[in-house]
Amino acid sequence: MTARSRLLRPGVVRAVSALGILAALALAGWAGRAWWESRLPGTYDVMDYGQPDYGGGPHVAHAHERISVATLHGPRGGTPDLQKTLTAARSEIRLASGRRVDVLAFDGRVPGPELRVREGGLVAVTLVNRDVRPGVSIHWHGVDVPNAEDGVSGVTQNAVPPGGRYTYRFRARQVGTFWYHSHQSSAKQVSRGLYGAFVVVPARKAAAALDLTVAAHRLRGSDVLGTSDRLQRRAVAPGTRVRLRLVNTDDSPRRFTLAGAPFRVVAIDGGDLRSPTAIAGQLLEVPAGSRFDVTFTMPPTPVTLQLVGTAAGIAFSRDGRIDVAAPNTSRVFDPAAYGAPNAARVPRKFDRSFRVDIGSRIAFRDGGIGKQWTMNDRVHPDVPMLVVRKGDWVKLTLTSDTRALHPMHLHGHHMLVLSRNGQAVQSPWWVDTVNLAKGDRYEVAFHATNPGLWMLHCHNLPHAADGLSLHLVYEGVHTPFRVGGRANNHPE
Ligand SMILES: [Cu+2]
Repeated sequence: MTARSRLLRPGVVRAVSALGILAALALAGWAGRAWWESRLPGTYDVMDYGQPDYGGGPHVAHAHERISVATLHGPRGGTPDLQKTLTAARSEIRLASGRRVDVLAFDGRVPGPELRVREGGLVAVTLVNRDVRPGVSIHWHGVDVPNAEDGVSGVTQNAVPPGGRYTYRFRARQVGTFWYHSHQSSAKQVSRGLYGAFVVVPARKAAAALDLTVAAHRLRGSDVLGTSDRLQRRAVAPGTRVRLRLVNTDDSPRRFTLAGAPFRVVAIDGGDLRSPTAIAGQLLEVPAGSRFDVTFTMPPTPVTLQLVGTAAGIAFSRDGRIDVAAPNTSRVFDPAAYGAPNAARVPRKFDRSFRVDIGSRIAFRDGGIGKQWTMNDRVHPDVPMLVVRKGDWVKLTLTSDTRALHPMHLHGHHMLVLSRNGQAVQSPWWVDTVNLAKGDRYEVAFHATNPGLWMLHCHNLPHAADGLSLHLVYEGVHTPFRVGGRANNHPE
């Protein structure tokens, strides 16, 4: 007998075992209860779960609300300047390499048709769903539309079922590069092709002679620019003013190089940058969901845009035959110290200040256990709900403590980047997506002028599907729509 077992008399052993069993039962009881309580009903109102956070401002009514999001729609009358029907359907397309891929597409194309409208123009787009289950919607990414036009199924509308249709009407007030995509089962539907570009051109200013939208995507395993997974060649006369609208419709950041001419980054997320200077040999890293607009004047020699790490690119040259090698650089363009400071007038004092800390931990969610994303240590859908009043100036601090990148996208508003990791930025710039890496801390400001119930979610869409999503709600607003249910609404 060892010394240890001699100490454990039978009585002690029994007592210890009994305690162990009790502890195990208690743990099982706790886990069972946590599991049971984490299960979500088949249908629910996202606002019933949100934990109201008033950001240090006055508490405002959010129970027994009077304003339905359905009433916050765009102009119903008036002749549209852009009228378009987009038909969503299962489809097959052929990439430049010849590879055929099964997709979900608007009008049988990926990206869907580019929609272009003049600033101030009235947009009327009718979505027709031919056969995409379980329904489709259209969200106008980066466009601060009235809430009912925001296209989030289960929040601002019901998903449009196969055979159904829905019309979006709004005025295009912001100039810039935006995109549209389904906000129903987004993680699956966007990745499979339900997206397209939406461009608003200035009412008066002349456009560049060559104005090209370039959407980067990984389509069923192929890296594409538009529909091309190869280097495309274009003939462009020297002296031509070129504007490239780089759109990242993917779940992770995409890097571009532009070789052969100095270029300027003239806009990010649709917001013009002030006094952009000419640069060269820098990587342009476009966060998921974001857009960078770059301009250059075509020289007599070739200019090549390349999607880094892929065969996709565009070679511009006088005869449309030659290209130039990508610069060997690891320097990433940083908007924080580029151009002149933005003239945006942001008050020194904010009406509300919110903080959202992104983390992860093992927890139950909807009857499953695993590593869950957390926001202020809470697991979806019991996450903070940011409550504001129309007219508030809001400061939002976003931090992340996880290894994954989180491009946090706010619907219906643009945010001015004030500081990054404790340093005030030299040239604050407007974004609709803040890309958070581990350890990052961003302070952004926005003006709450667009009443409604808005999502703030990770645009790495599988992360949103796994619960990295919360809401911003205005005083008195409620939604008649429900997640799940007969309409099969699945916003993420
Ligand atoms: Cu994320």
